[in-house]
Amino acid sequence: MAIEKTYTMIKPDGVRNGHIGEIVNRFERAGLKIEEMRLEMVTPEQAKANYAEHEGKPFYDGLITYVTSGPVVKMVVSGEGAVAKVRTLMGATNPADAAPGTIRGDFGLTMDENVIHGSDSTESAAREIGVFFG
Ligand code: IDP
Ligand code: MG
Repeated sequence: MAIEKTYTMIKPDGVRNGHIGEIVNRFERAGLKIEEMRLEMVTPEQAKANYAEHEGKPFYDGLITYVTSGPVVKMVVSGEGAVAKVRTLMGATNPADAAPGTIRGDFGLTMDENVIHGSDSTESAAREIGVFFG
C-alpha cells in the first residue's frame, strides 16, 4: 500500500454530541496523521458537490439540509492506506449495522445522523479535498 490522503468530516451530530476529541484520538492511535482540520459550516455548494452521486434519491434533500445544519470538522488525513483505514474506523453506513468499536457503531444514532463522512476511494478523496480545502 501507499501513503494516501483522504477527506473525512465529523458531521453536525458528531460535533453537537461532543465526539470530536474521541474521533481525532482514534485516527491518531491508528497511525493516521491530521494534515488539515477546520471547525466550520458546510456551504450548500460544498454539500451538493460532495453528495452529487446521491442527487435524486429520496434522502438527498434531507441529507443536504442536515449536513449544512451546524458546524462540522473538516479534515484531511494521511497515512498508509488511509482511505480504507478511515472507512474501517467509521463502520457501516447504518449505525444499526455498524460493529461495536467503530465510530458509527459506538456513537451513531440513525442513518441520517451517522457521525462521520469519509471518502470511499482515492479518486473521491482527491475530488472532496478539492471541494473542501481547494
Ligand atoms: P457513506 O457515508 O457510508 O459513504 P453513502 O451511501 O455514500 O454512505 O451515503 C451518504 C450519506 O447519506 C450517509 O452517510 C447517510 O448519512 C446518508 N444516507 C445514505 N443512505 C440513506 C438512506 O437510505 N436514508 C437516509 N440517509 C441516507
Ligand atoms: Mg459515500
